[in-house]
Amino acid sequence: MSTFTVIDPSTGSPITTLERAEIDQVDAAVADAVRAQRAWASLAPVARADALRAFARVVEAHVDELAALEVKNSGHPIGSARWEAQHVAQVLNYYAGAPERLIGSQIPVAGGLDVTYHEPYGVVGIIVPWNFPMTIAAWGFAPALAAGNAVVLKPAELTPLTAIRLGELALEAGLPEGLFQVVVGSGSVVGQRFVSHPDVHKVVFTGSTEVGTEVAAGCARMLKPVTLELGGKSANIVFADADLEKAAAGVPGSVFDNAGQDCCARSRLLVQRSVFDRFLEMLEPAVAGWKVGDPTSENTQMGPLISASHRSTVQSFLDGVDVAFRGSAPEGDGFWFAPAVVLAQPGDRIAQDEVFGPVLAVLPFDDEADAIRLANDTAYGLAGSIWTESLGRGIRVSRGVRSGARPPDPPPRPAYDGPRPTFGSCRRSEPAITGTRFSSKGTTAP
Ligand code: TAP
Repeated sequence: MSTFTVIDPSTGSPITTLERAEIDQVDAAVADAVRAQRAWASLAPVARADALRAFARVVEAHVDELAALEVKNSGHPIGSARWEAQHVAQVLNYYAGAPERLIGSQIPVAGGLDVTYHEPYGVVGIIVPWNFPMTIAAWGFAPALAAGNAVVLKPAELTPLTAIRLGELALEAGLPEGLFQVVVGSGSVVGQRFVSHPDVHKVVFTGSTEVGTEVAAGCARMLKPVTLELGGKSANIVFADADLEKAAAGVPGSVFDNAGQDCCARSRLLVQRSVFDRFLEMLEPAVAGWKVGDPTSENTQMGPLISASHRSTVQSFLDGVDVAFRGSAPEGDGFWFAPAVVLAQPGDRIAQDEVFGPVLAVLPFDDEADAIRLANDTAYGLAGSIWTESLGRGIRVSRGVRSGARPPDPPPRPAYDGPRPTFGSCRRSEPAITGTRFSSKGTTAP
């Protein structure tokens, strides 16, 4: 069995060394999950609901511990990490309402009875990326468990620690052995085994479009259902009639939150040409004031990037581009990267590809039609924001932009205030609508 070292990205120091599961361990976990699932699915719905509420209470009691662990492993600022841990409890409480509400349909037929039930798939394999290890895990395991499935969950190797702890807390809360297991290992082994294992009946994948495409192809070969949540290159669209001060204050949070390592990061900024220069003048102090530093400090808004190798990838996006201005970042150990604002042209790599770092590509537009054309000018369609004081324009543009969550007059972090965001994305970001529908359909057979 091989091992790997988990690193603290704010210092570059090792935290711990873990063993990688191989195929045999995955198969053993799936066998345990199959056994646990049968008993779980046969419980009264109210008993499953109670068990999930108990899990939520235990998570709530460990919010500070989970948050501290995420700060160490992922470099998330403590305020964000605390919110993420609390959110796991919220998601569990929300889906605790689902077991008693999985209501099928009665289909009118002549002279007979035609009804549908929501049956669990059995074992659901959940593959999680490193950027939001707790929340993305919870959006997968909470609805899956609520629907009567067992879960085997693979965290990213870079950030496995909070998932491992959540697996322990599930047992502490009284969830049966084998029902929710965290299997640590590489994507090419553990993740691929979820895809190929005949007793894993559904895969939930969140990660890059590239790997998601491979996972989807593997699931297609197995005729196995899969839910995909993939990459993004979302746009902030600022019209001349917007409250420009409010927009300039809001833009840094919408792209630099979690150091830009956010699928919904609004990493393109489209600004109407008549206010382009003025808006950049207003944005510069907001970017300079974005607080990058020690993630254990309550005032910090942005921590480090996740790894040295990811920092090199992000840095490569600045080669040969026109950097308008940058924020600041600490010197020294840790994978620090100062936020960057880049003047871009529509076809540039920086305007097309997902950076997944604190880099903002800015482009001017002329009118509504031009804004919609530019916003749609990438392969992705995950999220977006529209800044305007005109309700009609907000609605028209939001209908024209081919992406998921795209609120007019947005808060800095749209989409996450509810128990589980409805991304409703399209194109190379997410081929099918998920979000709240995930609760009733995503992890039960139709
Ligand atoms: P990926 O490199 O795609 O990895 C995601 C997960 O897949 C990791 O657990 C990884 O394992 C595993 N994996 C890697 N190769 C695999 C394979 N061949 N078969 C099965 N699983 C495999 O993404 P990432 O770098 O962790 O995350 C960043 C990406 O996720 C960005 O593109 C971001 O936009 C996207 N993302 C999307 C969303 C939504 S909701 N749309 C949310 C968050 C992130 P190991 O890395 O441990 O080997």
